[in-house]
Amino acid sequence: MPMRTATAKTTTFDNFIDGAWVPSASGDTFENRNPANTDDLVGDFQKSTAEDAAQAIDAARFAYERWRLVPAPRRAELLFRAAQLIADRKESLARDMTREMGKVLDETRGDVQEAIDMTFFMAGEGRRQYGQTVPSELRDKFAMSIRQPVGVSAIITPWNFPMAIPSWKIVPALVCGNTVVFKPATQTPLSALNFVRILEEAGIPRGVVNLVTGGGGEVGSALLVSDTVRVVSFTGSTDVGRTVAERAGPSFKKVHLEMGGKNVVMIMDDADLDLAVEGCLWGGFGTTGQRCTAASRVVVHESVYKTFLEEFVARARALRVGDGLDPKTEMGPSVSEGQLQTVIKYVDIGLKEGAKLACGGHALTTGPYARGFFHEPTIFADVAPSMRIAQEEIFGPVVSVIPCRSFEEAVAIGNGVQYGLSASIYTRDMNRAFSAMRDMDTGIFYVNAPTIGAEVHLPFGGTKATGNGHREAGTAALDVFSEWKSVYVDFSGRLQRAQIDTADL
Ligand code: UN1
Repeated sequence: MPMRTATAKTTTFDNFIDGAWVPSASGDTFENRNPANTDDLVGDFQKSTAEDAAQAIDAARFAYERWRLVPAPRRAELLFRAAQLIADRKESLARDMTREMGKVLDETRGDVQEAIDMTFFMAGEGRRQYGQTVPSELRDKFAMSIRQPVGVSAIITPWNFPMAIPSWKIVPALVCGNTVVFKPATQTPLSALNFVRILEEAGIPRGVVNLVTGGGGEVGSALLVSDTVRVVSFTGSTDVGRTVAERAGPSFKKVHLEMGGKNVVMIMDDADLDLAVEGCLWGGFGTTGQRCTAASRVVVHESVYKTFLEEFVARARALRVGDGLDPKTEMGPSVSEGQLQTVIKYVDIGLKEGAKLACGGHALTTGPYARGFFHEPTIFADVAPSMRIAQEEIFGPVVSVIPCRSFEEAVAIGNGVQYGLSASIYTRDMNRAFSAMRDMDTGIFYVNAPTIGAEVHLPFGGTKATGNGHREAGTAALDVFSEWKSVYVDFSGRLQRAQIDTADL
């Protein structure tokens, strides 16, 4: 059992190592509180140490020797079962998630659905994982490439998609035959634990998936420097991602990084403005702006700028902010005090930079908001592309609206940031849509839709400071969690020298 009742009021949750639910060697725990109401203690979780991480790595190393030899379609059967269990429990998983990280129920249901989709999709890869067979240049010789698992995989995940993102990493790792040590964000350990509990119930053998909760400094570092860990898949900020790459580099791990974004919606003079407003509300304030894919910049053609801004501001003002568990709520709290302080800091920066505060701009601290980390939906208008609020990832409900004079200028502004995750254009002109599709330096692009809404069966990731050349989701995820092996079988019975001998005609 993953939980123990410590007192009448609190529940303590354990790590999962080598098939057993165990406390940390530290004897310490940390609290997980509801960001909409900090009086609500979700539970106490293990504040793990490098020693706990080492035990989990050992368990994963041992389990790998068996798991890698289980035929992939058999591995996949367990994953299909897990997908169905997640689907059966969707509602309670979503409620746990809203309670621990704040986003509204509709969105946590979507998060769980994304985990269901990914798990079904990747389980299907158990019967594919296609390689290549190609003709050899020599007679009586067979040539092919096959995927091989890599080994122990460290999975380090953020709090904004507490079940979807772990599934994007853990399920492809497993279907390829790797074993896993999973360190979730400290803000969302319950959703991580719920996911692992389902994998356990689905029959994943002992040691194949291990969960170690705790901080990046202790647990994360131990995973990064271990020689046994062969893959690291990390989603989080660009700053932390850089540290991950540096620390994992000396042991030549495969490192997959999914980092920051400063995504842009470009609204042209021929756009359907009502549609664009809907898209910007959803893209900018969905998940309280706490998505890597959030539409935090909106570049608008000057001829429709005023009309768009008025409508966008009116609709943002009307958004109902509150507890995500209340079905009437449209935007929940920030995940933590620290995140709320970041939002407040950036509002101040925007004001000092001379951007025009069009709505919002304040933390909500009274009445129903008194015990949570709430902030008004905030729009800055007349923002210059070079301002910090238009350059830096805020990860909160703050959108910068930037005027432009032409399509070309919109593309230049859109590309003028260090990140390259997602971009979108609203236009009825097919030529512009295709030009932007080609010219935006991002990993994801949308036409007449906001910057959020990726589906699991296409690659997810970005260019420049967003990523390091890998992708998750889609079959691209298999490339992170497998190594190619090229295999040559010579059945000629004699030495044949490639590049030197020539096959007779
Ligand atoms: C993230 O923001 O980290 O496209 C992931 C989307 C979601 C996934 C977002 N399907 O916004």
